[in-house]
Amino acid sequence: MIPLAQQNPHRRFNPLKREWVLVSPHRTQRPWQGQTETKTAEVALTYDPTCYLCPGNVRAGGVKTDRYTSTYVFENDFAALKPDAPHFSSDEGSKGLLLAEGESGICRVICFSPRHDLTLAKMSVPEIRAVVDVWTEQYAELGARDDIQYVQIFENRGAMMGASNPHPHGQLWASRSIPDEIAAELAGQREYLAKNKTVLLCEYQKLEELLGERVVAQNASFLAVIPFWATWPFEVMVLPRRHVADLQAFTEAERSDFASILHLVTATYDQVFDTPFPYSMGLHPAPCDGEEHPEWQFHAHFYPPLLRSATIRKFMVGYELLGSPQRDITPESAAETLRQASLKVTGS
Ligand code: H2U
Ligand code: ZN
Repeated sequence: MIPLAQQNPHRRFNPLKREWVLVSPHRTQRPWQGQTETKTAEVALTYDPTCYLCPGNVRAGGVKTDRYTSTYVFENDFAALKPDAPHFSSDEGSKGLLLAEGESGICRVICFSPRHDLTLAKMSVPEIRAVVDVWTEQYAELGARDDIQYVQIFENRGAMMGASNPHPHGQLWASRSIPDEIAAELAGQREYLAKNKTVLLCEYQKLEELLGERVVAQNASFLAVIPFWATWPFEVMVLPRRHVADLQAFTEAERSDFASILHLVTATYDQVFDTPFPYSMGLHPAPCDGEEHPEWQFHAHFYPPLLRSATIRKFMVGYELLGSPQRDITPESAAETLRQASLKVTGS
């Protein structure tokens, strides 16, 4: 990082979303007398008779969860999207101000393990590899449908991020339209390819590897970095070393290496404040809209809310809501914290 940026307020550009983030490194010492959160408790039970995701239990809608032994996928009983929703569009008053469109899709819940007490951080790499395989199958199945243009796979981990249950699980929402976050990343990557004739995130990965100061973890196929333009204090992006647009393009080795880097990142997070680290994590494969996507590079985002302890979170309020996102600790110093924490995981 250039020296002037280490001590002084500055803006950084996010080329993926074409947005700016304000960085205020001089502000990290400010006192905190505001809200604190409850520290996330470790889960001890391997089977919880009241958990709707534990094998053999009955869910809220009355359906029974199978007695599964590895991963388990089911249609979300309270799905936000329905496959048979009517497709309509309306523009009341004809001024383009009251636009609405019917939206259809499919929502599923993906259990990572039958064990209630596990998390990605505590699962073995082969167990996470089974999760990567399920994600790949789901992406292939749903992405092949004419009525699906995007398959958003994600995990909300911890009550602070809205997870409804500690049982290790994630979700997928597959939709007829391309969601806004993806549309923004698509536009950013397209613009970069058109201007530079290179793939934005491939170039970015090489640059981060060269500089090293924001690298958190790596293996033969992936690099985990705190993006230069990260908004959340300990935000992480996982980037392939090879140009791969989606999960289906992964080699066998890449699938296992992806499982391994997910394990490393989540286990590292748990070391930072000595607590199960809450986050929202999501995969960003290319849209499955029938178009070619030479601009797109597969990546995964981790958005954890914690700021300076297990109980003090970052709030996206005030200026962040009304002006632009802002952060105090720099991505470089947050990456150093994560690298130190990762030593406790790798033992080296
Ligand atoms: P989250 O923990 O990320 O909220 O995911 C759990 C999902 O599980 C949530 O979307 C669904 C909720 O709708 N669910 C069921 O499908 N069946 C149930 O019996 C309870 C919760
Ligand atoms: Zn359970």
